[in-house]
Amino acid sequence: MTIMIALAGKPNAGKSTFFKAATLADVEIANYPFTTIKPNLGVSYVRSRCPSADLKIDCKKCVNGERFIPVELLDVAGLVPEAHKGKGLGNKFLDDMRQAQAVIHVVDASGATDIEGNVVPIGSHDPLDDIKFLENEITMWMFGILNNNWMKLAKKTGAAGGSKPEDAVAEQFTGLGIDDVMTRTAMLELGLENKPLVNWSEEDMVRLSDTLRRVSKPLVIAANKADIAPPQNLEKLKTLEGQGYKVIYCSAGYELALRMAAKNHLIDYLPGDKDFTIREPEKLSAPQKAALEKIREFMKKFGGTGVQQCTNTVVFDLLNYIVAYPVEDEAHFSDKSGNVLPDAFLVKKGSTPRDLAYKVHTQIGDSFLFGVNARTKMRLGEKHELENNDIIKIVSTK
Ligand SMILES: Nc1nc2c(ncn2[C@@H]2O[C@H](COP(=O)(O)OP(=O)(O)OP(=O)(O)O)[C@@H](O)[C@H]2O)c(=O)[nH]1
Ligand SMILES: [Mg+2]
Repeated sequence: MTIMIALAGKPNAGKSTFFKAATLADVEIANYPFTTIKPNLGVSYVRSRCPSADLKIDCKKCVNGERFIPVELLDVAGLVPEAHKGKGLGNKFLDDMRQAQAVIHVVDASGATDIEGNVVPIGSHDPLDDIKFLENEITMWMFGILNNNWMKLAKKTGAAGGSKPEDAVAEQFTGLGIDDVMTRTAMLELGLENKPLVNWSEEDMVRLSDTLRRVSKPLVIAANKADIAPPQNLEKLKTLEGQGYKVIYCSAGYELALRMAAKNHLIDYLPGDKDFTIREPEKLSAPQKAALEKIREFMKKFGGTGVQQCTNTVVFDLLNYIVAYPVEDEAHFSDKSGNVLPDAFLVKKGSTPRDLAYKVHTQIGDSFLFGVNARTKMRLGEKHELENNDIIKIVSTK
């Protein structure tokens, strides 16, 4: 299953710009057939250091030793206050969110748009107000799902032989990636584990929805439009890190400009690079050069445009994925035809060689015998936990 990340935020925050930038891939970096899944569902990539760089082997799947591994990105309609009651395109947005494993909350850090996305003078809207509002909308939408036929459900759990409360609650949230372990943990955390469901107040249900939102839809804050944001706004947003948020300064606008310039062979730039080089300066007009130098200045200050960093942070830090490389020929780190490191798979931290085998193919998983660390040629135990950039030969009966 491919990882799906949703871009959320109020109108005009820059979601579509982020989406366009993040899904615009040079043929060279995207070693995958070009696919537009749906107008608002695109392929983006996480960037990861390819093992070939350290092993000093020639790999055709990476660029400058960097590997780009696909994930799905969903651009959604802007969310306005009361969206969970159907205001704006609220319900459509929230339904789209169902399948997402995580969220990039695109915030207009410049404060140039009000809570509904209307344009206002730069710095006149406090971007901190956007954080709580968006989370509240998602929570209240989840509360609506939980509340649906609640009494009927609550009574069922009370009866002899009825289902367990955590199972019943998880069932309400089917399709949102919430299981009974999450619901049980949340109920314990909130002290609701012994309270019969029929006695739950609306507040109890909202609190549970809020906790489940945090675990099932973790988010990073993309402090977007940082290129025009007043410094005090950026600092303010950064203080959220004290509350456990991840805040990344970014300019989707700049990233889009760079990717288009790279696609047109004007510059050399890989998404996530901290700088770029101009290929043929004489081919650029003075305004083009000036625009690029402005972008360069921004990148120097912030360590890049921030767009790639958002996706990487979601996948590697929030969702805890690592990259693993299955191979058939461990001597050459390749498949049977000699293609070096043919596939890179995103697997959850804690995955075993067998889990990787299942990622490759169900049949390979079913006929799995053991894994071999291709670097050391050592056979790996059943419970061995894969590490980032492991190269694994899968031995199976098939
Ligand atoms: N300066 C600056 N402007 C940006 C940036 N990203 C987006 N914008 C501008 O912000 C405006 C809104 O951008 P969109 O990407 O359409 O915003 P959206 O969140 O998709 O808006 P809705 O689809 O209405 O919800 C456009 O004028 C963009 O050019 C950025 O990083 N810097
Ligand atoms: Mg949009």
